[in-house]
Amino acid sequence: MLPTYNEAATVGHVLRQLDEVLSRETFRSEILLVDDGSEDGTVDVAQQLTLRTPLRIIVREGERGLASAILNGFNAAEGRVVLAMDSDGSHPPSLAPTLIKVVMSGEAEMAIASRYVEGGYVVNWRMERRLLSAAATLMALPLTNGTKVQDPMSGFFAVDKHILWRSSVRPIGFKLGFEILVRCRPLPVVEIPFVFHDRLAGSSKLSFRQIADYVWHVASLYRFAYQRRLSTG
Ligand SMILES: Nc1nc2c(ncn2[C@@H]2O[C@H](COP(=O)(O)OP(=O)(O)OP(=O)(O)O)[C@@H](O)[C@H]2O)c(=O)[nH]1
Ligand SMILES: [Mg+2]
Repeated sequence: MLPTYNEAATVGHVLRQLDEVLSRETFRSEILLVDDGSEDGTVDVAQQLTLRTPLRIIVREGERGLASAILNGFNAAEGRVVLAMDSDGSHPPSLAPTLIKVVMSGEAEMAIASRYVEGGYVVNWRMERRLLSAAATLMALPLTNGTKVQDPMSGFFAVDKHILWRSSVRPIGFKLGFEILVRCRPLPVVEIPFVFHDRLAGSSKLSFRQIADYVWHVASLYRFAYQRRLSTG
């Protein structure tokens, strides 16, 4: 599934590439786009494409938020294995089938495209963006220690939908993958390195509001982990 908010400049390119790689695979797939009322024609761009993979577009009215949009897409998906990736060109569609197949085969309950395992890295990010990502990851790592994941902030991941029923997933802000790691404790988790490029075009939706939401999200997950530890002794 692809979350979109004002990504008319990139969504066509990303959808065409994703369609191309998915249509070469033998597993059945569909692409779900969850849009939160984009005003720049994102949905029109998507609707005008002719793709081989079935495309479903969900337009949410009166609701916004990246994590909740992804969860919405996951819940609407028909398949057992679901994948999230950004629609701004930062996540290479060519890696999507690999992530899906790792989960489909049962090798892992969650597969994460990682910038921070050997072979993965980020190109063309400004220094502030790198520092922000490093700080967010450091805050998260104690909570995801059990899984040994190096990039819990990644927005490019596949999961087996069954694991979402292990705990109530409460989407706050941007980071649904992190929420799933802490609350649902997928095991094992496989990380696959990839090269993250800054968005191809358009503007970032990461704002001060998202940073504040993230701090709130981390705090609520620390509280959750603490209570879980108390209740399991
Ligand atoms: N449906 C939906 N999608 C969103 C929302 N906010 C962001 N997105 C999408 O989520 C993806 C990630 O958002 P970005 O703005 O690229 O965030 P980022 O990658 O942390 O920031 P950049 O590095 O600046 O690109 C993009 O595909 C956005 O269009 C939202 O509120 N609703
Ligand atoms: Mg982005």
